[in-house]
Amino acid sequence: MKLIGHYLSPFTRRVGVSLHALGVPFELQFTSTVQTPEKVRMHNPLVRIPALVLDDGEALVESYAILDEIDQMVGPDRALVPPSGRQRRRVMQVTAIALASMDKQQWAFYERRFRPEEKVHQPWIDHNESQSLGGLRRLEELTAHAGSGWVAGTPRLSQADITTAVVVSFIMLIRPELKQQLPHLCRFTDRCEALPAFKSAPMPPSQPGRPGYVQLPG
Ligand SMILES: N[C@@H](CCC(=O)N[C@@H](CS)C(=O)NCC(=O)O)C(=O)O
Repeated sequence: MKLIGHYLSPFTRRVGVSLHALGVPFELQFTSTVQTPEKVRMHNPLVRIPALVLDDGEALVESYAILDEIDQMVGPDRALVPPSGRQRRRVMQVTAIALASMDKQQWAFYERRFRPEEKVHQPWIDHNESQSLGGLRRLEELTAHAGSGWVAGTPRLSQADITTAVVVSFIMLIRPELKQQLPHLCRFTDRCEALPAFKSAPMPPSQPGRPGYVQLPG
């Protein structure tokens, strides 16, 4: 299998970490929507990363749908989202909050990244950032409550832990000033980042003196 994308993308990285956590073999094929859009389009008509190309050539898109298929591949006993009941609901909900926090941060980030300076609308950035912060504060409460356990209260690592930690690592790269407000969430993220599955799918380092600026290879 080939994972199309790169690990600065939290959506790609949560798939990479999940594959490593489950021991499913794959190859990361570095592809960027900005630098190599045609290579992305070959696998995803929306020209977004990630895509997962299966061994028979079929390409899957959208991280939630890719992760659902990976859970199907490994079966209900190993799946990162529990198959049913209260634990499934909690894992789905925590994952949804983490992912929505990322979506809103991305909307704010893209406003500055893709619009000419004179067309950037600061109130829209503020609106999205405050929605994202709402989600992050909820995750802060959940990780404070979880202590040394997992964020959704599961007995082992779940998709809620992977998505939360991957999202928080990315957000702290672009908004390091938030760290002070979210101490439990940052500690939880550090704990996850120390796990082999996270280390095997590392986020590219930020350039010194330019937080959030990462030179993509290729
Ligand atoms: N909902 C998508 C989001 C994917 C996404 O936004 N990926 C970003 C990179 S982090 C991307 O491809 N952006 C290019 C664009 O949307 O134009 C998923 O979960 O896979």
